[in-house]
Amino acid sequence: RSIEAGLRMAMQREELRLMFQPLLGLEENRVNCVEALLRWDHDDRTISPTEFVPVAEETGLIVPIGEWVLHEACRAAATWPGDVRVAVNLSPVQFRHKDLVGQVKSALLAAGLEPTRLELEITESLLLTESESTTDALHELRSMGVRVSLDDFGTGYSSLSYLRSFPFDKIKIDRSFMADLTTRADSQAIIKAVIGLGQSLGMSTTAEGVETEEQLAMVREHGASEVQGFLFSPPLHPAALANLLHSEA
Ligand code: G
Ligand code: G
Ligand code: MN
Ligand code: NA
Repeated sequence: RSIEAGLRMAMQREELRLMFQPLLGLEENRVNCVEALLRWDHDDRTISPTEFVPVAEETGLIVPIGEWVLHEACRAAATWPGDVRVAVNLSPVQFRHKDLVGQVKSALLAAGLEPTRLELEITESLLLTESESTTDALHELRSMGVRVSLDDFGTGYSSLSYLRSFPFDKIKIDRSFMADLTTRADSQAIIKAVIGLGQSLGMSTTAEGVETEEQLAMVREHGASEVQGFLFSPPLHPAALANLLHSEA
C-alpha cells in the first residue's frame, strides 16, 4: 500500500514531527505535563496518526518510529523550564519488541532527562494482549521513576479489571465522556465515579477533550487532577509550547 511505502521513507526524509499539547493541573493551576503527538507531513498534507499508526503497527515500522518519538520527546522536554513532564503514547507492538525498556533508558540518557519527567501512555488494548513480559516491562519502567498512564479509559473492554492489573499513576478519561457531560446526567455520574475511583486507588485523573467552560467547571467540581483539551490549548508547535511554558515559569 502507498502508506506503507511512504512510511518506510518518512523517517529518512525527516517527514515525522511532534506537536505538543499542554495539560493543565487544576490544583496548581499550571502545566505539569505535555503530551507529544506525532504528525507525518507527506505529499503536501499532514497525516494523522489515526491513519498511519495502524499501518505502522502491522508492518512493525512502529518500533523504529516509536523509538524516534521517545528520543525526540525527551530531547524537547530537556529544554523546558522547571520540572514539566512529557507524555509519550506507546503502541502495544512496541511492548512485543524485547528491548522497550532499553529504548526508554537510552532516550532518557541521550536527552539527559530524569526518568521522573517521562510519562508513558498505554491503552487498554495493550493489556488485552497482556503477557508477563508486558507487565514486567511496565514494572521495571515504573521502578526507574517513569510514570505510567492508562489512556482513553472507558472505551475498551473490562476496563475495571485493568486497574487491578497494574498500579497506574494516572487515569485519562476518554473524551467521549466529555462530549455530552453537561446535557446527560449519566455521563456526569460516570465521570464523577471514575474520578472517585482514581482517588481511592491513589491514581490521578485527567479529563480529556475539555472544550467548554461548563465542562471544565464540572470536572473541577468533581475533583479531576488535570484537564486536556482545546479549551486550554490545542496541540502546539514546539516553539509555541516552549513560549507558553516560559511565560508560566
Ligand atoms: O493527535 P491526534 O488526535 O491526531 O492523535 C490521534 C491518536 O494517535 C491518539 O489516539 C494518540 O494517542 C495517537 N498517537 C499520537 N501520537 C502517537 C505516537 O507517537 N505513538 C502512538 N503509538 N500513537 C500516537
Ligand atoms: O488518544 P489520545 O488521548 O492520545 O488522543 C489525543 C488526541 O486528542 C490528540 O490527537 C488531540 O489532537 C486530540 N484532542 C486533544 N484535545 C481535544 C479536544 O478538546 N477535543 C477533541 N475533539 N480532540 C482533542
Ligand atoms: Mn494519549
Ligand atoms: Na486518550
